[in-house]
Amino acid sequence: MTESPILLQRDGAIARLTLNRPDRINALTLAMLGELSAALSDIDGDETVRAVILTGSGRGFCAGQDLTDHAAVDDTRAIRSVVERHYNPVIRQIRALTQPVIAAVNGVAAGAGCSLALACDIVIAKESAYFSNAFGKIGLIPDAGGSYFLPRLVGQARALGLSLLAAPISAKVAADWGMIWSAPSDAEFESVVEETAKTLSEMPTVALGLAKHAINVSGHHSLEQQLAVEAELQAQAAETEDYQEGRAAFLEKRKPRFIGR
Ligand code: T3D
Repeated sequence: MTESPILLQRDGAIARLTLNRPDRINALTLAMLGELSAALSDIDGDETVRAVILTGSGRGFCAGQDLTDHAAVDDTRAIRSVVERHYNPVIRQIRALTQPVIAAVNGVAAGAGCSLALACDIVIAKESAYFSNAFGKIGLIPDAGGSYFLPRLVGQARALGLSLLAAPISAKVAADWGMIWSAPSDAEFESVVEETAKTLSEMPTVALGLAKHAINVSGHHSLEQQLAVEAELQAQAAETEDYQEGRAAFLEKRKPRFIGR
């Protein structure tokens, strides 16, 4: 029996999603995107899941679109529909997921694989990993949100350099540029990912989801619009049991015990 190209494992309140085609550096087929989307739907709103890790199996994170997946590439006129029906929904799902998502970039992230990592809330890349906006090398443009995330993360000059030159950058440079959260050494990578996921999974999950939403919408808002968003979302956060617990713990000078609602 062939192993599923998307693995979903649960460890307590942490869900780990693994892109699982290591012999193809986890290049994405349409079937795989469908499975990833279904797994994200399972996780979304599940109160027992309070942090998500997205990673790759083997030596890479993801090599982007599988360039041999005939379902995707035989008819180039179909690419619009591939992007709209298969890539865009997954990117929207990750951005809207009520739980925080860590991209654990265990090796190269290329093309849509790079965009997929940048769609996540916290990107931790192994020091030896690298990012390649490889689209330009094959005559395509950054998709799966790449042209949206890159200028917001690194500024227009670097976004254009990365996109037009398709030059790979190391995890260390990506961290220095503010494109990702951190680039721990290869030896420490797995424990940093685990610790970060554990920390997130013990935090006030609803507030984290609302904070993520506030920051994601801020990019296309005026200050006035954003102040209104904050007022609305703060009111929602204040209705949670975790807010009561957070305040009580502060006043009682003890560590809070958040329950995620
Ligand atoms: O629908 C649409 O098409 C629109 C959507 C487009 C979105 C995109 O993502 S476009 C960009 C697609 N991705 C790329 O162009 C990257 C292609 N891959 C590479 O440039 C390199 O493989 C890497 C830089 C990622 C890694 O290089 P390296 O030297 O570490 O590994 P390798 O030897 O190139 O790859 C190992 C195997 O994986 C190899 O197969 P083999 O020779 O052992 O049988 C290679 O062909 C395969 N592989 C790697 N990337 C892909 C792939 N097979 C299919 N599709 C791939 N994208």
